[in-house]
Amino acid sequence: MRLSRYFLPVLKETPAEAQIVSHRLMLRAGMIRQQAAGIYSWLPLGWRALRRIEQIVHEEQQRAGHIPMLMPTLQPADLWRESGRYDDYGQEMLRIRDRHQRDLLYGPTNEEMITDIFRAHVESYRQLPLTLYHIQWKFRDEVRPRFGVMRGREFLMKDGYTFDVDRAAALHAYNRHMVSYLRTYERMGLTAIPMRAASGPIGGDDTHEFLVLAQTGESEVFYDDRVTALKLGARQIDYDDRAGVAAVCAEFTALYARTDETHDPAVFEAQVPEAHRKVGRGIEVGQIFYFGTKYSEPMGAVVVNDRGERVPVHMGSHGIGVSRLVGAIIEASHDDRGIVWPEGVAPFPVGIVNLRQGDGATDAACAELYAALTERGLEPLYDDRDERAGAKFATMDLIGLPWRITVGPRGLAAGKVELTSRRTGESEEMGPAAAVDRLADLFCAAGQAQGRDG
Ligand code: P5A
Repeated sequence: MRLSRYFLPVLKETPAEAQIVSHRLMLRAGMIRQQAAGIYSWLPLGWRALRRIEQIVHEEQQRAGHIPMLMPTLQPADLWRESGRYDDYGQEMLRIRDRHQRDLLYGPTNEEMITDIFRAHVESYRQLPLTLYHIQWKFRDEVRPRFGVMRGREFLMKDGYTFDVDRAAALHAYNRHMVSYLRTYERMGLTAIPMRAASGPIGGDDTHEFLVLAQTGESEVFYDDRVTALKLGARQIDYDDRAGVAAVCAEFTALYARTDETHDPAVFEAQVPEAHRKVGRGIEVGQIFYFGTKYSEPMGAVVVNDRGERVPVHMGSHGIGVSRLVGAIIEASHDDRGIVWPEGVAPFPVGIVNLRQGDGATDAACAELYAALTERGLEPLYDDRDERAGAKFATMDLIGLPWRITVGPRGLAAGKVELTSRRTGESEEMGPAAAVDRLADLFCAAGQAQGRDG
């Protein structure tokens, strides 16, 4: 993408309304624009980051055997009357009436709708286990929408729903989600800690939230700091292996880690040596629930089991805050010059800065680099504007692409360009072809380590 033809409305001033750094940086980097309280347009750069995150979520869900689909944003109120949640959900639910005076709502979540789909099409335990998910916009009329996309009213969620014949199978589905989420967040460069939580309006007793530690997080968290060192890394997971998946969950949930809703000071003190006790704040980037037959019973979602009995199906639901993750990643990865995207989620992997726009040789070298990077699947953002070098560097630093290639007449005279890491600030001079090879190797290696295709 050529910056001269792109739409990147960066702001020079720090917007006064933004209280936390990710919100400020998203506005300054021209990623989002607020249209109403808690409702945002995703401008081109923000949209690319959101799409990268969605892509990782899709890949990891499908790796775990979960099936993508798409349900609508608007739902008939009658489904929610069946589960009893139409009245319970309260003012957070946006209620709408159509021209025929039928009650609709903008879905805050989809347990009822998926249960309706299930009961219409599934009859036998032989069709289980089943996990269906989608990535769709939700609406919750939050009392206090704030912090930009972190607590929006309209926000993008991945929500998955599991159907199993009994509790043991449903708990395996829960564990499978826990592990797939750990991998998902790791690929985004995040450490997200599963913490025992409370279930709220979704219901059930078994629930974990995934929290990214950050000063600006909305949840208070209590944890054994050794939990932050746990990593899945490149280990292979067989998602059908119940014991293996359960062992990974046991490893990641053995140490004390709870939100304020479930925190127990006596247990905290008894279990965690004082030197490891930490109290902090966290951003909730996901939550998983096992709630058994809470929806299947009232809504009549039954299957015939292997003894020929009709039993309500055991269900769970599992959510990832896709749009919130954009803010959470920036909260976890920035410096005083701007965003520092982890490689896995960067809107563009690399930027090209032309130091002498209009100089034939420099323009030609940039064009060649652009073509070579694109050829290797690394679409660059090429700053081909007629601007001072300082302004170009400031824009690149603000939008935080992991790598920058700087091309100028002096370097080119010696056959060199400069490759700079946004994270470390370190630069190295090399030939243009070597720079392309280096980046291709880096991104390919990162992709393979994460189990992504080349
Ligand atoms: C699980 C999937 C559910 O709704 N039903 C379907 C269950 N869970 S949840 O915890 O309430 O939401 C899942 C994740 O969505 C994000 N989230 C939000 N993101 C931005 N703005 C909001 N107002 C908002 N509310 C929830 C969180 O990351 C949450 O973990």
